[in-house]
Amino acid sequence: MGENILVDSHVWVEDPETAWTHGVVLNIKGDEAEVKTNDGKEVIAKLSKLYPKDDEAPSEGVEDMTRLSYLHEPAVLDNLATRYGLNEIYTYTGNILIAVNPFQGLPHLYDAEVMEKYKEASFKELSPHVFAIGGIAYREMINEDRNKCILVSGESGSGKTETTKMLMRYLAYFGGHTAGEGRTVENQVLESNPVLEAFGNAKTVKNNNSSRFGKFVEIQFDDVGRISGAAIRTYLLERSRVCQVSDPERNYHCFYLLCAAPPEDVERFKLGDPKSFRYLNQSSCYELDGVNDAEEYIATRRAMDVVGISETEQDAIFRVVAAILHLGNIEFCKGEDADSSSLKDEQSMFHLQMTSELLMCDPHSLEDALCKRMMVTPEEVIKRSLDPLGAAVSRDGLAKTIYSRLFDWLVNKINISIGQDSHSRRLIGVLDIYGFESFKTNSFEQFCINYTNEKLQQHFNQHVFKMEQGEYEKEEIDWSYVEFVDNKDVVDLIEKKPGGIIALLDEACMLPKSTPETFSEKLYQTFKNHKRFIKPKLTRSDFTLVHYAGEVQYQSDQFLDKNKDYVVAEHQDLLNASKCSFVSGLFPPLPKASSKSKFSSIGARFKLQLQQLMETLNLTEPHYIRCVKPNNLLQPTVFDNANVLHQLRSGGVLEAIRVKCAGYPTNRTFIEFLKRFIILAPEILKGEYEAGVACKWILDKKGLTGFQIGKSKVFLRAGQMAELDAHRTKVLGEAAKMIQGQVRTRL
Ligand code: AOV
Ligand code: MG
Repeated sequence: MGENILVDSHVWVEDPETAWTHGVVLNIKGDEAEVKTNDGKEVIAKLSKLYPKDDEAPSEGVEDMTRLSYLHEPAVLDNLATRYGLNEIYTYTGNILIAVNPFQGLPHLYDAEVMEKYKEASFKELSPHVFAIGGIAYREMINEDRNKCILVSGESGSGKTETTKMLMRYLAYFGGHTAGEGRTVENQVLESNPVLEAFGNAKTVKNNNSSRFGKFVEIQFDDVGRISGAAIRTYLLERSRVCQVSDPERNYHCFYLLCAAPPEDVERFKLGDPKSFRYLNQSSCYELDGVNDAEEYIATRRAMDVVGISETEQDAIFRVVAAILHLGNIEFCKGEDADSSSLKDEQSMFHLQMTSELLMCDPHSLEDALCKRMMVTPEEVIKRSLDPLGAAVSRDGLAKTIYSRLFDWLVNKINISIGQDSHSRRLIGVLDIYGFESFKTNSFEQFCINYTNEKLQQHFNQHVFKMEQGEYEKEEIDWSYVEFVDNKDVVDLIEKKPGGIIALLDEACMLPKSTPETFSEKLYQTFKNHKRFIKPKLTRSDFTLVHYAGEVQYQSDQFLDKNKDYVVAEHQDLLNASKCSFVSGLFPPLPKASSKSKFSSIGARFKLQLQQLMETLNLTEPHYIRCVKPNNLLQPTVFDNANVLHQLRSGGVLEAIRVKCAGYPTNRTFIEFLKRFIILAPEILKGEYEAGVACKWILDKKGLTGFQIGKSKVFLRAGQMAELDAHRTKVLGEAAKMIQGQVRTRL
């Protein structure tokens, strides 16, 4: 940069507060320029740090960033900010849709009229929109018989879940059955969202409705393009939240909904003020702005009706939810024998009684399951008592296990009830995961969440960059490689087998003497020289990973426990014996052989799940939506430049633009190209030309330069397709007029 900058040039200059500001060059001395900024300041800046500003840029911004005349960071940022100010939250970057979270309802953007308009229109004919992405995925699936996936990414609170819901609503509208009332497949698919959100979403400091699980919804279509089935796959629900909530976050929504249920339900489940439950009162936040939990309870029940969860099942579900709250209030004190424990007081006895009633299990067995452990030795079975601390850990473990089984039950039930179309050959997958997270303290959950985001980022990189470059190589055309940030090294650091973090964690879990310190020590030694791994100062068990989206410091003290994937046998036996068939169904008897099966870990299972997801994605053609969070205040109209810039940089959006524009954003096979544009040079038909030569002929004739002719495809520079299309429209228009004229003279 800098070489074309003169006195009076309009330029962008770095600004400590707003990242970039613009101004006019007053003076140039050597390699420095004096710039008068638009807010009246005069600053000195290195010429090489200045970027030209397009004076003629449309004041309302451009809909596709690849059309910007100057393609650099400040221009991209300014374009998004300008559009955001006009409530234009969607912008294309080639085929990638960027969605900036409006943090306010914009109902006019999504009403039936808009849906209809987008249904009729071809891609890019109308303003950028999430519906346009849904539309092109659907149409290409039908017309080209290709499976599709739509990948929605972005950091926590950027709008992935909302975007995914819009997409699903639009696909249901496209592929719905016209008699679409009640329990149609598409309604079931849509109503699965509020049900899963009630049980799998919670308020975090990043997002009031943060998804604490990942979700891949595969929507299946029949031969005439109507939705015929769906499969929902979910990924690793955050379990620790059930018993551990940090201020000012909340536990899962369902707990608060149930406490706000109509009086007869609250009475039945012996609930009441959420402040009276330990699993909720660790945080001072109980209510969400703009959300009425009582109404949400009713809405969730109604959604459960639609997805096929019976009244009886619903009662059982909420009974289990209530039981978990009561379970959390059972406290322990020292028992009569050394190192044993018993119920602390009357209150604890009451809650034990309530828990066992709700779960329909024997109260004494419940107490035993919480306070005692069976030790199997070759000679005998010994019952060992747990100390109060051990009993509390046992209680929390039980709560987490019940809750995650409940969640899995819901997902499974919804899948059965919607039904799979096993004959379907066409599908669109929609991915909505938990976004990148970095909190004050980050544990195993954040590690898994950020690992997921790395995998998705890698897929994005591969798709956008490697595919593009591969294409050019295949066609043997000139291509100066654009550097991009590859995150393969982080992904390997985490998942490589042997030697990656997950593998080392599993090893540590299998060694009886491991502690968080020995595990971390092993990491420090193994990754001493890894540039994505840092050992933070002043700690003996933390480690920092340099993720694509920034550094995150993890506290490893609970990694070992959280990675172990087992259910305490006493808990299993207790609930398997429940008189409630729903509860016992959550804990089916274990197959005999597996009781001594080899170690299973959450991390390794999660890795496998992600691998399978990637394999599925690789069989489909992806469309990308990148969600951007404009500020950390979760407020409308605030566009925090520095914040957005960080997301664009780390998310690879800027590189994607650079690659697109440095290269050839549009390509067509010779045949496709000729079909479309031969009309511009009909004389070709008279001669015998090779297809590539014929294409070149047309482009030369229209005075275009800079394009490339590959072995089977024409590669066009940004804007050239539009130019050719304009010529074509003109020729077609003239032809139509001529024909009309002839018809008229004949009549
Ligand atoms: P996320 O899915 O990306 O975060 P959400 O989709 O839950 O983020 O969005 C967060 C909040 O932003 C929503 O609850 C809405 O209030 C608002 N919002 C997002 N998109 C829109 C939109 N298009 N129109 C209006 N409001 C919107 V996380 O699940 O935390 O990673 O794990
Ligand atoms: Mg979400």
